[in-house]
Amino acid sequence: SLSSELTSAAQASATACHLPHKLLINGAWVDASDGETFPIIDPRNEQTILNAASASAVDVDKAVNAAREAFDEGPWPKMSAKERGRTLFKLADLMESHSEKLALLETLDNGKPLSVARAADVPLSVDHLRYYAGWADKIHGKTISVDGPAWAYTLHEPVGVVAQIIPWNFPLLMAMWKIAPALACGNTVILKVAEQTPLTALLLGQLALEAGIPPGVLNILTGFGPQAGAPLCSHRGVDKVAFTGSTEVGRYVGKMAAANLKPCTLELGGKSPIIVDKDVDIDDVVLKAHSGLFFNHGQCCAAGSRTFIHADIYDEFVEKAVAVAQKQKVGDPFTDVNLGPLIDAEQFNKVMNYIASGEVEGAVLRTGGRRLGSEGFYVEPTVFSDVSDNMSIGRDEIFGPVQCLMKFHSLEEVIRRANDTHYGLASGIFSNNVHTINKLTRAIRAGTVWVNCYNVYDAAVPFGGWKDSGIGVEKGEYALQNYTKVKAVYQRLEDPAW
Ligand code: TXE
Repeated sequence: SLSSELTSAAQASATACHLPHKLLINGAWVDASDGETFPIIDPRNEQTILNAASASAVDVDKAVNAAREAFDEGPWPKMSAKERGRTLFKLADLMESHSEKLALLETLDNGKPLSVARAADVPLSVDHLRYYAGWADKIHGKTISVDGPAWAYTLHEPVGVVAQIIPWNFPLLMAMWKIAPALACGNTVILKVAEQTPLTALLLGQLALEAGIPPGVLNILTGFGPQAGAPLCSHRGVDKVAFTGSTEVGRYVGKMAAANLKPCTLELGGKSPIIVDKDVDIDDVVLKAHSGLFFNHGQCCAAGSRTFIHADIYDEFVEKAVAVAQKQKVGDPFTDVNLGPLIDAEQFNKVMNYIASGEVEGAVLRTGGRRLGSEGFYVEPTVFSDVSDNMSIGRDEIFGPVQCLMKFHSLEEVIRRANDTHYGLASGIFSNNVHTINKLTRAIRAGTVWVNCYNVYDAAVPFGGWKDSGIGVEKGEYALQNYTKVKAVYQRLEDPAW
């Protein structure tokens, strides 16, 4: 009912007001050293929710020093792995008991439907943390037999002080993708959250203190990229950099890390293909391709933003895709809707410009394309057909609710076209022919292939971009390598016979 929806929005605002609007450094909430703050904007109405602390290089320096001391002096990297795991499980339990608050904050801050924050963002974040808490006491090296009176073994030790920068599209989940493996391996962290969406991270910081994560182990900075993110990436005291965001900024982050010879993982943009064979259940695949693009309003790095449809079913698919898009409810994310507002004015303008360019470049606008309402960043679900590979909407990452439908005739053709992109993040294949599936699965140059499904994420499965979509993988057992260093130990044996 409307009154319960209004209550949710009011509860979200009240919860936000009670958060510390500060930086978490060395276990304490502190103002920015120069006292600077910046407004956090509600994407529903462009009003200020609150003012957050704006970290600068001085604060970055304090946070790195705190993380350094926490790493060098312990106890975090030195405590028993089981105890570290238990602390992280405790944090997961606390997050779970604060699920509703976390969901309300995420919706207020990001504009995603409350139903989605409740069903996806929060439980996936808790699950992710539990997955890595379980790894804490299962990280071990090898024993190696060697020539001579010696034996050798490897130690998998934490890397040290880790700088992590995240975007605004899944604020809590991206925080967890970053901090969970880093902390489980015994590192200390400085997390710089996106300037648009700091709220859930502030609650997370409170819960981390309550869970008993020692001072300096998890430091959280709110603030902007150039003022806070750049000094963090280029700080000499940082041992490893991890970034999720745009390819443009990723290049720059990679250079800063390289200048200090520090390892760096980058999870960047995409223009992921969804390939629809002629033998599929069209109604079912139309729905899956729809959510593959429109989930989170298209603001997903893995959004299926190029839908290639076999010519035999193209017309029917287009008609049905349009009908599905037209059925979606767009509105206040605290109400019963499928889509809320986009994140901010910049993203809104970017998306509207792409829609205009699609029309100018000759794609057919089948539905949507307009702003909804006069305040907030609401955009109608938009579907273009007849999109060709060289149009801007067919090449660039739009990061918005704009579906691009394209026609193909043969497998060889669609393989070439699907791979004709600088990106290589994800892909989807819909087919009932096992040979087609096997061929496409191997031919597509991307870090993830979803077969007859899309946007499935499990903490145990690696995720990473090929080509300009990034370097390295996150999630699963693979991510442990990002946060551990291998130390080789040779040890002399007194009795050569043994
Ligand atoms: O990303 P930025 P923006 C893509 C998407 C979107 C576009 C722009 O296409 O439209 O990027 O979004 C921090 N040094 N993706 O501008 O700027 C910044 O503060 C260090 C894809 O929001 O890359 C934030 O914390 N850090 C993507 C983070 O980088 C810097 C998710 C991401 O911001 C910095 C988001 C600097 N110089 C956007 N400048 C995905 N892969 O999921 C900014 N930052």
